[in-house]
Amino acid sequence: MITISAFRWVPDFARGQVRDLRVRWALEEAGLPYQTRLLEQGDQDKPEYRAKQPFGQVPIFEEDGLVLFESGAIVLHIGERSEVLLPTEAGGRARATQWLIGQNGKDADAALAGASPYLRLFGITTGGCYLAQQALAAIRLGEAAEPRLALARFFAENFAVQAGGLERTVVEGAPGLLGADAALA
Ligand SMILES: N[C@@H](CCC(=O)N[C@@H](CS)C(=O)NCC(=O)O)C(=O)O
Repeated sequence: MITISAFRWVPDFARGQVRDLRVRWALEEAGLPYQTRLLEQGDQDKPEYRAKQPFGQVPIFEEDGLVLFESGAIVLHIGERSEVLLPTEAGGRARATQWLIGQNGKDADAALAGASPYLRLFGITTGGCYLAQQALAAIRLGEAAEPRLALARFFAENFAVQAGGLERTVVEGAPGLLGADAALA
């Protein structure tokens, strides 16, 4: 079973930005089951963890004795097992990799600004879902929810509305991408 390390707690400003999210997101997209190893404060500095992640950071990926750190490298490794993430066709593979390398050092929100219809659709739907989940979590935890609700509402009204058009472009313009050839036959 794949295990991903993450912090049990992070301050408010970091929620949704911690790099284990990228890896978990890729695993969810690839449909690969995984479990999390939640670190308490200070666990990341213990020798056992530092031996696996020399910089004392999350995430690390562990599976059957293989240990990887660096979210981009981990996502590429996951991509090797999922054509949804990394096409086998050389050109598609190179284009997916260019996006990964181009975006991985940046703020996660920047990933929402993909250049192809598929990346934009992916960003819009998952971004909208993520913002809505944050607002719901704030309500559940009794935190100030209004700013998050306002952001989710803004996103829904200004960006999420593009999803329908993008979906059509993706399905009609890149049939191979979603296996639409077979589905529409
Ligand atoms: N380049 C690394 C960066 C990892 C990273 O910055 N992790 C942060 C959380 S987003 C962390 O663990 N910070 C704790 C620390 O540096 O002590 C990756 O993408 O995996």
